[in-house]
Amino acid sequence: MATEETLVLIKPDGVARGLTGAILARVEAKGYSLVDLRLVEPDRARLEQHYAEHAGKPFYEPLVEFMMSGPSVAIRLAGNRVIEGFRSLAGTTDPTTAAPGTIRGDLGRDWGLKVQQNLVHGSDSPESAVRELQIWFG
Ligand code: DAT
Ligand code: MG
Repeated sequence: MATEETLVLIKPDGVARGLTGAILARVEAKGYSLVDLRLVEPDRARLEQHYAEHAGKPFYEPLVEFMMSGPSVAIRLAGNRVIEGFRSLAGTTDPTTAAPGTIRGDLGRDWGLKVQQNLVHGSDSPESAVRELQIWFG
């Protein structure tokens, strides 16, 4: 079986806070492989594709706006069970309550009810990974 791949994003808050290196260090220390990596300033159309499952939710518009607020780092990451493994490294969605030891738990917090500022994105299934890697890497 081919090695699994996932899409990881270091979101605008992570890049702006200078945490790109710290986050990459955790991913590399875990033993996953960087296959491709780029700094991206996504337009609205790309973000609407990426977050299509959340269209219509109350946090959707602020989320898209936040994701357009500055560059993100997009990473094609590979390794056995990397999809669930990266989500485990990332921690749960709300950075205030994400477990210590995780990226969100150690490095994130609320900055005024902004759950969307949780530093990273990771694909949540093999289907999402294929879809999202196409959106960000073509
Ligand atoms: P995850 O990023 O943990 O997979 P998700 O797919 O449910 O979480 O949501 C996508 C992003 O939307 C998430 O990283 C942050 C934002 N978000 C989710 N729930 C939210 C909420 N209740 N309020 C504000 N932002 C939210
Ligand atoms: Mg998600």
